[in-house]
Amino acid sequence: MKPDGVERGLVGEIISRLERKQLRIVAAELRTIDVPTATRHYAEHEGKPFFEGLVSFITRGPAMVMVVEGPSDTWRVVRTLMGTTDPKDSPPGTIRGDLAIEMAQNLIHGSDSLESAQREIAIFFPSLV
Ligand code: FUP
Repeated sequence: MKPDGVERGLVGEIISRLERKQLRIVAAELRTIDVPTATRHYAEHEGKPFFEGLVSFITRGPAMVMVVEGPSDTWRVVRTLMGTTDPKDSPPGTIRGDLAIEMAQNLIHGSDSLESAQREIAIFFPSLV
């Protein structure tokens, strides 16, 4: 959950949506992400016009960093609950569709493949790997 979600008091709402889907929280920490970690996490976007804004947004205050577990394809389940990157296109019923309006403040990140989930868990919770 990105800093805008914490600032807006949506931590409970968003965790609740994940739990109601029957995903289980296996790690969670309220943590201010530092710039080197954010840069590593978003390495695929380095050099793009929105990169600097993205890093300063994601590091501006505490994020709720979490690992959730489900029976299978959990990254895909979470992506479906999240909705699309741009909240304007995200359907009602999704986290971004219901609760966000701007792409630069879209509340939540979710790994987009098994490989990215493994890579991102290693960045944020190395002790779990
Ligand atoms: P997502 O996987 O849906 O979080 O989206 P991406 O990994 O493609 O992008 C990461 C974040 O960069 C998005 F959440 C929002 C931001 N972004 C922009 O601000 N502008 C863009 O054109 C694309 C992404």
